[in-house]
Amino acid sequence: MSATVSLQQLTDQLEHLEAEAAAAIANAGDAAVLEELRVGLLGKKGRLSGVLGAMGRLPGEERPLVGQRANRLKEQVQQLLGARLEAVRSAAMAERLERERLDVTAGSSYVPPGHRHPLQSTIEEIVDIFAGLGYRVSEGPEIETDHYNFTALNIPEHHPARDMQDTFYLGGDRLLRTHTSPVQIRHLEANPPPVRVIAPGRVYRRDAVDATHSPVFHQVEVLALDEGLDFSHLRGTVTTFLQQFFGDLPVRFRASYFPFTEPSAEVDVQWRGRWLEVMGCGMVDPAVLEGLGLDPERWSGFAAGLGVERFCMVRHGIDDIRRLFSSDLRFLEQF
Ligand code: 2U9
Repeated sequence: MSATVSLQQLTDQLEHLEAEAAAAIANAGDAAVLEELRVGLLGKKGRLSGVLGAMGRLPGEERPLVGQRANRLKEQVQQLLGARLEAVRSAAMAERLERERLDVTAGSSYVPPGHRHPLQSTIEEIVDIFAGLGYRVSEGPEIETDHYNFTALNIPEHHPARDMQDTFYLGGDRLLRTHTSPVQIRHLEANPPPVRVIAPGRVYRRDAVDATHSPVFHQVEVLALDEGLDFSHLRGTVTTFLQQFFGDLPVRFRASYFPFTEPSAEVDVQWRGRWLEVMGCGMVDPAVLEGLGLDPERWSGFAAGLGVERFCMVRHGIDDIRRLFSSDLRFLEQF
C-alpha cells in the first residue's frame, strides 16, 4: 500500500516544481538544454507525471484541484520554454551575425582578369590561320650574326638592301635581327625539305620613330619549300590567308623586288574601299637555296613576310604605332 498524500503536499510540490522549472529555464543557455528540461519536466517520465501519478491517491473531490493546478503549471512551463527558446535562438543569431560581419562598404580587392595585348592576339590569329594550312611555328634568336641576317639571304656586304634594313650592331659580327628570315635559314639547316614553317617574332631596324615606324616591331614570315611549288601556290596561300584574316575582300599582287625572292611581289587588300599594302612575298631566290646546299632544280618554294603592327593597326583602325607600345590601359582596354 503506497503512503498517503495530502492535497497540501501535492500543491506544495507543484509550487516548488514551478519555481524550480522557472529558474532552470531562465538559466538554460541553448536549445539542447531547453529540450532536456522539457523532457525532464513535462515528458512521460517527467517530474509533472510523477506528481500526477500521486494524485490518484487523493480523495476524488480533491483531484480536480490538483489537476487544474498541474495544467496551469504545464502551460506556464511551456510558455517559459517557448519564450526562452526564442531568446536563445535570437542571441545565437545575433552572435553569428556579429562574428560573420561583412563590411559591404569596404574597398574592393577585385583584380580585373586582364587580357592579351592586341599585338599578341594578332600574332595568335595569324599563327592559327597558318596552322590550319599545315604550317609549324619556328623560332630563333633576336641577336643574330651578319651571316644569318644578311649574307645567307642573298644580301652581301655593300648591297643597298643593307641600308634599307639598317640595324643595331652589337660588335664583332653580331647584330639585332632586322627580320625573322634567319629563323627559316636555321630551320632549313636543321630540317631537310619539304618544309612549311612560319616564324613570328620581334625584329629591329634603325628607324626614326613616327606614327608608322618603330625601331622594334614584330613580323611573321612564311616559308614553304618542296618539289614543284610555283607562284600559283604562293598566290593561293597568301590570298587564302589574307581573306581569312581580313574577311573576304579583294587581294592584288604587284611586282616588286627583294634580294631573297625572285620574282617578288607586294600584296594589297581592298580594305574599306582603299587599296592598302599589307605584305611582301616571292619565290625563294635560287641563290638562297644554293647557299644552303639545296639543289634549286629540285627544290622550289615561296616566302612571305608581314608586319604584325600593321595588321593590327589596319584591323582595329589604330592610327599611331606608338599606341601599341605605350601600355596605356585606357587604350589597351578597348581590345
Ligand atoms: C627565306 C627566304 C625568303 C621573306 C620575305 C618579305 C617578302 C617581305 C616585309 C613585310 C613587311 C618585311 O615587316 S616588313 O617590312 N617582308 O616583304 N619577306 S619575302 O623571305 C624569305 C625568308 C626566308 C629562307
